[in-house]
Amino acid sequence: MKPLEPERKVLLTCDITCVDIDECATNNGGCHAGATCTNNPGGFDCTCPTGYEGDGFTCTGYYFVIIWMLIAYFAQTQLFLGIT
Ligand SMILES: [Ca+2]
Repeated sequence: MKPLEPERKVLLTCDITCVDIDECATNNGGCHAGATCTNNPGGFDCTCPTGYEGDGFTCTGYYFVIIWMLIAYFAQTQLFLGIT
């Protein structure tokens, strides 16, 4: 049986009453800290917060990385030109 994927439609057939588990109720569903966990029937979704990218379980703040790359670049340029 394939694992459930976000946005994948599934048809559930049960011999007993099916009760959806709210995965988000425990440990934010295992999503990344700060990510939004959305419960849905048969699964759940993790969404990275604004300014971050990833699959929801791992989120990287690309704004943060870009800013530090720019700072490193200008710091290196100033050292190269002899500007302190
Ligand atoms: Ca669920």
